[in-house]
Parts: sequence; structure tokens; C-alpha cells
Amino acid sequence: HSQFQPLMDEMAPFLDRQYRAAPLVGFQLDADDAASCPVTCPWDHERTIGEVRWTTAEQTRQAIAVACEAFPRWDATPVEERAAILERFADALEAHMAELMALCCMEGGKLLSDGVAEVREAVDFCRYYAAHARELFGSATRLPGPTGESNELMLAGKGVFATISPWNFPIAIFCGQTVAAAVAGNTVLAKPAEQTSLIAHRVVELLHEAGMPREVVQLLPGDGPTVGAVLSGDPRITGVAFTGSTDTARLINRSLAERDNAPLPTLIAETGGLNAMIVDSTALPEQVVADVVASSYQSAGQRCSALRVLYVQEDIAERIIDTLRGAMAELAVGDPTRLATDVGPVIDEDARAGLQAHIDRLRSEGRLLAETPIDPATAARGTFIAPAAFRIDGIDALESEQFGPILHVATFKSGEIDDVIDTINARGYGLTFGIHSRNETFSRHVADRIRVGNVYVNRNIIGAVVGVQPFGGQGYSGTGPKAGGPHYLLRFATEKARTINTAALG
Ligand code: TXE
Repeated sequence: HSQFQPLMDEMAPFLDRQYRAAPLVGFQLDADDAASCPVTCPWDHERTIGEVRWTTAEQTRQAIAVACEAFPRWDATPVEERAAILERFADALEAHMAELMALCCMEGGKLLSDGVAEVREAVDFCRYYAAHARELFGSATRLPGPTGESNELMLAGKGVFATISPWNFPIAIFCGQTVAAAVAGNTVLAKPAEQTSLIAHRVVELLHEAGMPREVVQLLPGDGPTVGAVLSGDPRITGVAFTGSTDTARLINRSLAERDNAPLPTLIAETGGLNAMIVDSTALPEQVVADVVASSYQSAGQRCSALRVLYVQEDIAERIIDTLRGAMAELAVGDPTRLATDVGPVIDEDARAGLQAHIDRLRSEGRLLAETPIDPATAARGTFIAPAAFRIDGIDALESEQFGPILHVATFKSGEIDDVIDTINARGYGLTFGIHSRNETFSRHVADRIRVGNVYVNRNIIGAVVGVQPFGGQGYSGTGPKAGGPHYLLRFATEKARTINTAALG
């Protein structure tokens, strides 16, 4: 805790600040062409923290025109200059750590530790993509050819990208997608999630101050059906980098495909998960439970990587569940500005109501295994969900991802492991997966057969470290490539091969 104290002191003045967000675009906005909406704090509904002016459909189309016009010049800007902007931006994010943490906490309901992790990850994305862009775009690759012929392969930006982001990593994912698209030579229309517009606005102010031209990265705060749908339906958009739910990715995919007279688009989608962990009878219960609690309840379960279904071998199940009950009784739910808090609010009332309906149904079926107590006054002040664990028969009992602090527990017998893996694979999601076992043959067998993007053995399943654990799924969970990995920037680029008959030059 003490490591956070100096940051908390620095952060305190920002907790009471009022913010205003509006489109940040490369053309003059009329003063009063859209209404402002108040923004309230998810853990204290009486606190208003600012207001947002949404982008209209017409402004979205104007911003696309600006991005189209700016593309050729930006794509011709030396990669060194583009990369240097990302590095200056990374420095600015670090310098504004305390303010950005405060915003994450007030608008996104994030714990302080989550806020720090957000900013660090965004900084890592900027530095990693800057270095990688220099390598990829810095010079052409010479390829072998017959005498008298020169062959070269080079990379360039594709055109105009829309980056559409979720609220659950309002800095890290928002920045990662946006700077990747820009450093590869594309102009970018960044649409943040409705719920975290103030954060996105402050971040793009810093990006512009770091030297990113306003017409190269434009910020379009607004809702999905208006701004998002105009972007994905416009034939001038070359590609969309989307992170969010699987259902929205399907809508965007359809909308891109239905455009008339449009070039074939690129869709990079990172979507939801129904992530499982398998625990065999050789695992250490205390370690399993510590990792399960982190995987299911950190960030109030609002991570795409969070654990949703725990499969425990029958003969160890009772011990695991007893230990889990003890650990869950100790969790503190409440105000995320307090260092003692383990679980903050969920993002908004829609999210709370959906999760509560799921909890009520499972509870009425007598499936409750464990629950964390929550103070009624805290619960009444914000959108809180008490962490809970329920018994289910298997992953097929869940119709969809439940994006909150709810764990589902199933059991299996020793001979059934291949059936369990087949069932998880057949369910179609493929994001994260965990194994707890001290039997290496067993872990290898399971890890080899499971079809997911990220497998974690004998640890929690919520890792994603830029350049170390590149992150992203397959199937319903996304298209790839992995964010923070060596292939990510390539999806934002087009390849051009140049063949010259050098003999003709004499
Ligand atoms: O998603 P939504 P949320 C996933 C996570 C969960 C979801 C949570 O698993 O499923 O993200 O984020 C815009 N046309 N991941 O609730 O509702 C919307 O305005 C165009 C996966 O925000 O899908 C917002 O900006 N856009 C992950 C964005 O889409 C539209 C990491 C996402 O909104 C639109 C983190 C439309 N018709 C979260 N409708 C991973 N796999 O890496 C909405 N939007």
C-alpha cells in the first residue's frame, strides 16, 4: 500500500476537478450544434464529474473528409518523425499519471492499482510500436532476383482507420489501437466508449500536445449507433480496429461488408471471452484460490480475460470451494479511491441490472456457492455487484459472457478431461485459459489441445504484457493479430513490391 501513498497525494486535487469533453477534430466546430450530457461517477451517483458533447453524424462525416485529405501527407512523413511523436506522448502520459489515475477512478470506477496499470500499459504500447515501426517502415527489404533486376518490398499505411474502443481499458486499449494505426501511416478517427469520453478527451489532448497533428488523429466522442455506425458504414474508411463485445464486432463486420463502391476493408477485432480454468487434483488449493480470486474479481470482473468458468477435478472440489468461501469473505467492496478496496463498482446501471438478473436466476435455482458481503449504504450509492460464485454443470450452461464479478464452478472426473476440453473448444470463444496442476504431462496435454489465444499455467489468467505476453483471441474472441505483439502493426499496413529492370538504367 505504501508505494501508492505518494501517488495518492498527487492525485487528490484531481478527484474534485470538473472536465469537459467534446470532439477534437481537424475543422472548426460550431459553438452550439450538439447538446452536452452530464457524466456521473459510477461509485457515487451524486457526484457529477463533468460533461460531454457528442459528435453528430454530420460532424463524423466531416471528420472522415479531413482524414482522407490528410492521409497522403501523413503516410509520406518519415517514420522517424511519426515514432518520435509516440515517444513524446508516452513521456506525457507518465508525467500525467496522477491525473489520469484520478480520471480512471472517477469516470471508470477503477481501483488505483488498475489506474497505474492502465497508464503503464499505454506507455508500453507507445514505446513498443514506435520501436517496431522504425524497424518495419524505416527501409525497404531487398529481395533476391535475377541479374539486371532489383526487387524491394516496402510497407505503407492503408488509408483511414476508425479505432473503436471499450470502456474497460479506457487508456491502454484506446491508446494502443490509436497509436498503432497512426504510426503505421494511417489517419485515424478514434471513437472511445460512451462511458469513458472524459478520459479519452484528456488523453487525445496530450497526444496533440506531443505533436500528433489534429487532422491525423481526431477524437469523436459519441454513441455506437450514431458515430460508430457512421464510421463503419462509410465507404471512405479503409479499416476498423475494434475492441469490444462479440455482438458489436458482428454488427461492424456486416456494416463494412454492405458498403457499396468501397474498397475491401480490414477488420481487426478483439472481442469477448468465456474463459475457463482447469484444476486437477495435484494442484495446491491455496495457490489455486489466490489465482481464481484475482482472475475473477480483479477490476470487478470487467476484463475480457477474466475467469468465468472454473473446472475442478471432483476429488479436490470441496477443498477448493471451502478455501474460496474464506477468501471471498475477506474481499472489500466499495469506494475505489480507498487503498483497502479490492472490488470497485461495475461501469453503469445497464451493466449492473444485467448482472443482477443473472445472479438472481442462478440463486433462485439454488446454485450459490459463495458471496462477498457488501455494505447496503455503499451498494445504494453506486452501481455495485457483490462478487459471487455459482455451481453450474459446464460452460454450455452460459449463454453469453457475463462481464462482472461472477464465477461459475463445474466439476469433472479424472477420465473426463478430453471431453471437457472438447466442450470448451466447441463453445467457440478462444481468449484466455488457465491450468492448475503439478503434473507436467497433464498440463502439456491440456495446453496443446485447447484452442485459445493465451494459456496461463499455475498462475492467474489476466496477464497481458506488451512485447512479453502479446494478447488476443480466436473464434468468437477476435481476429488477431495480438496486441502488443510483433505482428500487430502489419495489419495496419499495406505491402508494395517494387521490381526495377536495372539493366535499362545502363
Ligand atoms: O463493448 P461494446 P463494451 C470486450 C469485453 C466485453 C466488451 C466490453 O470482453 O465484451 O469488450 O466493452 C461501440 N457500430 N473486450 O461494453 O458495447 C461502442 O460505442 C460501431 C475484449 O464497451 O461492444 C464502444 O465504443 N460501434 C478485449 C465500442 O463499440 C459501435 C479487451 C465497444 O462497445 C456500435 C477488452 C455500432 N453499431 C474488452 N455499437 C479483448 N479481446 O482484447 C457500439 N459500438
